[in-house]
Amino acid sequence: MAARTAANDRRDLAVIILRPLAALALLLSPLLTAGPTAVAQGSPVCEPDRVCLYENFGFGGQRWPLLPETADVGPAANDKASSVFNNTSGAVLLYGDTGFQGVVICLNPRAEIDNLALFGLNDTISSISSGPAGGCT
Ligand SMILES: [Ca+2]
Repeated sequence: MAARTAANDRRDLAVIILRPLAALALLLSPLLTAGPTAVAQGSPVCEPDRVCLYENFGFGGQRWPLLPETADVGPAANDKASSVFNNTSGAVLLYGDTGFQGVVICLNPRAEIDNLALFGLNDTISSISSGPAGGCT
């Protein structure tokens, strides 16, 4: 496995930056390595069929469980999320701006990102939509 980076070490995750910064495509090996944070085995706490945004890295702090179609995450959660868990059966797109605008990342079903700063998206997420039916590519 060549040229590993800290981002590549994230587990159970397949994410691609769709636009505009491009060139940051990450495919991660499921469960090959534990993350650097002390995340317990299993999934973060999140209601069924919701996309949960978390105030802190590692799924801590305030939790915001949201539907996978949310044009505006609301004033409490806007630009606050530092980690995210997609606890739905479909891929979702996370946007930097409200109304499904701005920087986008794709998150596969049941995938998580425990540090959005690795993707340049700390304290940025503002809206969420359903992703590709076939999952993130
Ligand atoms: Ca934003």
